[in-house]
Amino acid sequence: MSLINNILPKFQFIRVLSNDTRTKIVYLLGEVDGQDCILSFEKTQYEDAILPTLANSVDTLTNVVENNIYAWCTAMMSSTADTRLKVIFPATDVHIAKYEAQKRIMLLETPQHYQTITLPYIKSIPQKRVQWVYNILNGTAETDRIIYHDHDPETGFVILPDMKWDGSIETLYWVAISMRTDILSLRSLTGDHVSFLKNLRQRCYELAKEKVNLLPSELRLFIHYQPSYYHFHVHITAVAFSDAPGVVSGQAHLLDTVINNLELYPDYYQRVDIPFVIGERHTLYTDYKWN
Ligand code: M7G
Repeated sequence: MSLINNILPKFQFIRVLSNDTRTKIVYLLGEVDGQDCILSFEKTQYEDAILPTLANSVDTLTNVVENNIYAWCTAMMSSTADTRLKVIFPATDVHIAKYEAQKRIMLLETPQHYQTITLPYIKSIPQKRVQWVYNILNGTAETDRIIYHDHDPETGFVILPDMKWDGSIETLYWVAISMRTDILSLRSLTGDHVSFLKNLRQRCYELAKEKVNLLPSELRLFIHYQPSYYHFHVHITAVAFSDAPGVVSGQAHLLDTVINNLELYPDYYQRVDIPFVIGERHTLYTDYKWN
């Protein structure tokens, strides 16, 4: 039985972490077998294929209001998979803090802050937090979803659908993950990585054209700072997905700009101050506050 099937009947609700009425994504915290568990429910978009029969899939109407030529109500639909479900089990305090609705602020990381606050924080993160990355890199998870895998330990990377991708082209969301483990984040990048980054970008362009028929001009490739996972990866989204999660300034750095900066100044990311948005429940929020 799958993880999800196992967990659902045992889930004991504790509290709502967040309920975004605009994106229609809810995160719930609960307990399963005495351990924390996060469930997320997201209303899906209608698949093109079911649109012609949508009117025939209405089962029950409630809250009906009618006025002249206008009417509206709430409907229960039959035979449509209308919710995307995700499970994190067992969930750590870091997961709970990540998905809980909270105030966010903009902080400025100087190179010195990086050395004295951020780097010690990164080093304190247990290796197992990126186990999901290693499972992908060594072929023990999501194997049937891999779009591209160059196994070279220095220059290689994997491209696959991001956990956030709902499968439609307008909301394309892939992720490219490096095989090498020594690039922690944007801060680690130097002029020596330019050819690696250019090759990765080129491969993304080719695969997006081949698999989903999107041109380079229809793609937004970016790197998060601060990322949640300090193992180098690049986010690949459709430009059309203008409100993709994490696409905002204060978080997303365009790959093109990153490459350009490194070509101009090979040590750009070791010298620059980087502003970043962080939630008040994140460890770095507290670490910066006292420094
Ligand atoms: P990030 O910038 O480190 O963190 O990106 P973010 O989650 O704050 O954006 C990590 C990316 O990896 C995100 O886009 C996640 O949705 C994605 N991701 C995380 N996990 C645990 C998985 C996973 O297990 N599989 C896949 N395919 N993607 C994941």
